[in-house]
Amino acid sequence: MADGIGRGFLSVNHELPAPAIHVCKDDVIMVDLTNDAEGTATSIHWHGMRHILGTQYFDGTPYLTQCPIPYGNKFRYAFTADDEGTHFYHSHSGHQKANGIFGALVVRAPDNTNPNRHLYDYDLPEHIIIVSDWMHHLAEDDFPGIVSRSQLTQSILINGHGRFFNQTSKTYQLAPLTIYHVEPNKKYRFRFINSGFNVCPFLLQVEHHEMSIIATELSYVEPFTIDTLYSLTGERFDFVINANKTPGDYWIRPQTMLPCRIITEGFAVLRYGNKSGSSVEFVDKDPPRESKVFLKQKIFNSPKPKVKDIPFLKLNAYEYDDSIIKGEPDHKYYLFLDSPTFSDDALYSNKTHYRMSCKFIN
Ligand SMILES: [Cu+2]
Repeated sequence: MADGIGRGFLSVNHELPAPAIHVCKDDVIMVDLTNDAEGTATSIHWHGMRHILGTQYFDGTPYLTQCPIPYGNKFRYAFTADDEGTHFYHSHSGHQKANGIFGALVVRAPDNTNPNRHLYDYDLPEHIIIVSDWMHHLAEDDFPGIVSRSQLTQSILINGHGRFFNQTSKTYQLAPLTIYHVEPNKKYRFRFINSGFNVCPFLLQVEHHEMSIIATELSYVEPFTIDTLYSLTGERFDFVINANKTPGDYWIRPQTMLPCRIITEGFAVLRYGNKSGSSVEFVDKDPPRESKVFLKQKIFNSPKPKVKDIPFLKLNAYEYDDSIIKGEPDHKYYLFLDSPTFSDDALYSNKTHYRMSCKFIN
């Protein structure tokens, strides 16, 4: 049910999100994929894997690095987990990622290679925050031809759970939420994955708690502390939360930001104590609406940075290749990127495409 509203979706092993994969650096990841989704072809992209040992044909881009896997067929992915870090995997075919095919992929390495290991007590497999936007229909319904600059996010899910907020009745749909358990006065490494499909950035906050960023994507970074994290789809950030507040429940809240006109929010709970409690639960109280209780004084990657904010350029890796940063390129290529808005006339005038549905005006 995801956000309390029923819909059909695509899944891996009947799970949303897809099962998390945890491995050690240099392990071989072998995944046998059977496409049971009638009428589809599929492929999986292992986001963050560089395939440096020559396994680029497992990168999952259909028609580029592999033929898509037709319905009823099997395909084996096999590659080495070369890069430590928080990664994820998702379908790279059609709109299947928006329809539910995404999951975490975590590669761990020995503590003695981690310059930030002393900053936390625990790095638990259940402390993954995989955030995705969600609609109440299959993403294909909006094509061919989008009626707006983007598809409309209706909910945000954290590890596949959220509560739909009805903008008309101003009520939440009752649905269970993800619970993250922590012990008082311990420090925890959380692994945040932005698995959104829309163009809107997510803004992440944890009620009354700061986040110390210690790693992003493939690299550890010199740690810095923020209370608000902006991120775009595909990005991953690892941060430490110090559970040093009064024991209780605290909201973890991602929001969509501009250019999405309607702000959509997702919720999970950071819960002190009760270590063996369930990781998914109905929570009695309603989440706060655009609450003022969340700190917003130290924002990472804010589009309009203020004095205390941390811009992306302040992020310092422990190791980097000076020759790449300061080197002179042999060639420069300028790519022009835009999100053009097509009128109905432009899309349908040649009578070879017909609109299937038109549900939302963003
Ligand atoms: Cu990706």
